Amino acid sequence: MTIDQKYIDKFVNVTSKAALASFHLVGKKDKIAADKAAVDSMRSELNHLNIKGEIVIGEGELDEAPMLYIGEKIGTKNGPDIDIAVDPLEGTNFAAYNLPGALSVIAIAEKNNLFKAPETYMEKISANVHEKEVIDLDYSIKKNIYNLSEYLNKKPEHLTACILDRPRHNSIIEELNNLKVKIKLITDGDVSGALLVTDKKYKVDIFLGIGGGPEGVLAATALDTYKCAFQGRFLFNTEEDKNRASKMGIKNLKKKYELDEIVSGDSIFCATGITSGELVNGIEIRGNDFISETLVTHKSSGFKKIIKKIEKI
Ligand code: VTB
Repeated sequence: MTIDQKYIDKFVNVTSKAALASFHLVGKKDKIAADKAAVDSMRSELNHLNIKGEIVIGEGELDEAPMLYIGEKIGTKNGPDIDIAVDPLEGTNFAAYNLPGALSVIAIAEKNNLFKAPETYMEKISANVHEKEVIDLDYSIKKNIYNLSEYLNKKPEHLTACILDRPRHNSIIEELNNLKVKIKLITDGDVSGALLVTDKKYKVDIFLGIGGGPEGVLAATALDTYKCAFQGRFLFNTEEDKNRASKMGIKNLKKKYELDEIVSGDSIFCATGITSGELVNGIEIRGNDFISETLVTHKSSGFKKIIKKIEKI
């Protein structure tokens, strides 16, 4: 089974409308309002679609998120059964402070093919390699870098690693410095961080470190179509995290997930720019029109492109 190409446009419409809604609140130092605008718009657009959708990654669980909560059924129910992962506003700080890189993101797959992930941290690794055992979460940083260096035929000092700038990454950063690897530190937005390995033009060879689990699943969906390597391991630090994970059916809390265990079968991924960033430009208003750019991937057709749209506001 595949997801019909006609859905590409429909989901581009969902993220571009959410991006526009959030764009109106860019630079207002109000993360919550910018997020809410994107969530409300995304939910209302999804509910117009002829799909039998279920949110598998959303704004949280029912008790904490009234909208787009994990398990929420969405769409008109006349249409295919699909799993939906959303991050209506990825990079809330970017939007609140009008900084580059705020995105509105969605990923869809056929029912039971997208990981139902709780809101916890995830240890991640990705690179543009098409063989197994080049990079692995269980290898040391040194082994990953040496393997990648051999695979890409580039000296470690000519490799660039992208990682979130967080104190929890101090030892990885120190190790990368010892290996003379160039580092690209990002302040937020690790969906786009992980996707920087997909094309040489971004000059990132490996993405690693701990970020949001939901963001990991979203990035994995696009990386799948780009045929890049990705692994993720959820981190359940508190008892509450562990209980939530068990309730969601996760048995082995220390499991390392391969990409095909996170997303399988056909998928569509859409990320529309709210503010301009490395992947896509942000929303631009021209008279009564708005221009949006969306990075789209569709697994079964191998489609991976930036779609630019001009629409009436
Ligand atoms: C990342 C990043 C997000 O959270 O997942 C990060 O992609 C991880 O959490 O944009 P901490 O900020 O707690 O390190 C965000 O920065 C915000 O959701």
